[in-house]
Amino acid sequence: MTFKDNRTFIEALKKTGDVVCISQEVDWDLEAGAITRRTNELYGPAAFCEKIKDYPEGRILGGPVATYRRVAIAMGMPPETPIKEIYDEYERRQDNPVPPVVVEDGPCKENRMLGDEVDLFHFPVPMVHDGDGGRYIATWNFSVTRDMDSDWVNWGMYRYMVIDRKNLTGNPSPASHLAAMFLGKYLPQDIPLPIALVIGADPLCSMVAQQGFKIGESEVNFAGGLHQEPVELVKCETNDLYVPAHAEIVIEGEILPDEVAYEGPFGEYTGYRIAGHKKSVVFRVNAITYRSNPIVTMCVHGVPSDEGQVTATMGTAIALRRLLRKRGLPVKDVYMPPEGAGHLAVVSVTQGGGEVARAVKEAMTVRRAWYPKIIVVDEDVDIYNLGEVVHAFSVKCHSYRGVYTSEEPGRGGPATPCYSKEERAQQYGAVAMFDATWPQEWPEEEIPVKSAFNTIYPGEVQDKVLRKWKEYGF
Ligand SMILES: Cc1cc2nc3c(=O)[nH]c(=O)nc-3n(C[C@H](O)[C@H](O)[C@H](O)COP(=O)(O)O)c2cc1C
Ligand SMILES: [Mn+2]
Repeated sequence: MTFKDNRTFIEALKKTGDVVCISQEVDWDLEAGAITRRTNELYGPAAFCEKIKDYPEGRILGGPVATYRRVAIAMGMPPETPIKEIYDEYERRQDNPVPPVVVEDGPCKENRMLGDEVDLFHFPVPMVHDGDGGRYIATWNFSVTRDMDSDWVNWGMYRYMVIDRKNLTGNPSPASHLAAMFLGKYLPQDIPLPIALVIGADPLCSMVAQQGFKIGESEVNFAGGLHQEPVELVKCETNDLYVPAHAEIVIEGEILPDEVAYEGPFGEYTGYRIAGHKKSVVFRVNAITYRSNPIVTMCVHGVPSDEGQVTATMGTAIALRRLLRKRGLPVKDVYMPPEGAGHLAVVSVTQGGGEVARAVKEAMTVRRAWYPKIIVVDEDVDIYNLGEVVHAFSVKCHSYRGVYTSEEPGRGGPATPCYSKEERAQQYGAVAMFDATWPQEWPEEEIPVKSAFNTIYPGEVQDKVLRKWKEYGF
């Protein structure tokens, strides 16, 4: 069973100890962010702040899916499900998208603010990190926009900061689908882009909104696939967009073609804040609808973990696995550990050697290189076990012959901390591949023998030890 909203999701998290409900007053100014940051770093439960300073109404849910346990629960799976099984199930469901249904009414319409009544400060907007450019109402959120010339509707997760009661500014990257719609079509024609910003939709809807699909593909169908039933959508008050009926807050407005604002800085998904704010878009708010005592969902990006690192790496790794297999490469599996903050991919192959490892690197650099570090390992390594990956990397990757690097102009991440300011501005990119597989040309008898329980003991000894394990006293 999956969840239509965050309220039922929180109830499920309570049952397994995956949320802490904080009844003491918490300050929207840094305290809620700091609590969430700390529990994220401890891989601890979500932080549900039920009473916010200065706000008789409104709550904050910090870190809704910042652990794989909570991703599993959101998917309707047991919390201890191994990551590989979550990946596989996620992929299976995405292969079976389900279109949404339109409903007449929904909880997100319980309260309305129109025109002059609009006040973004009515909600407990958190100051997420010290040093951020302002208060961010939208972190774990998504916006709904429609292409000017087609039926394509895009859901995308882009952060938004409050400028004043009626205006927001955000940070859709030039490569985002929102930018494709706005910069590509609305701006050149000087037409405002209608937009609905959804805060506190159910966890699976939010997860698909931060995953990279192709232009023209609608995230809502993939969300239906993850739910294995249609997402219920309801029409906005002031435009023709449709939003999840069970969302907590829906902010309707327009991205203006003739105004700019300064956005950021913000503590980024890489675990670092990059200095300075930059010119960005203005989102003028025309209406807000919301549930009574609404819950603002908050992602506190930073040093792993956060929900972006957990769920974005999952979507990307699944897509990569598919791409590599399609190329006919002997790829067993791909894992992107959240600890790599999207910059590290681990690939296991059924047949190693420099040639295969280089072909893997090649195939992974044809698209935008969001995985500047690649470790290729033999299939005996459990890639979901970071200890095993570090071991193979450390002892099997030749520090000179096993390292392949290349510069990849135009493919870099604008927030990658190791790039200089100039390199980030130019989207400079570089890739390093670490081949931790045995060279193909080594004769079998020269390959070092792995000293592990399941490789060096005869089967009958292993069986005996496993059988008597508890008896021994372990
Ligand atoms: C919490 C969070 C905040 C994000 N903020 C931004 C952002 O401000 N700008 C951006 O371009 N991408 C941001 N992303 C990444 C996008 O959600 C991701 O690239 C997604 O694919 C965008 O949707 P699109 O492919 O439809 O453009 C964020 C991701 C997360 C998890
Ligand atoms: Mn998209």
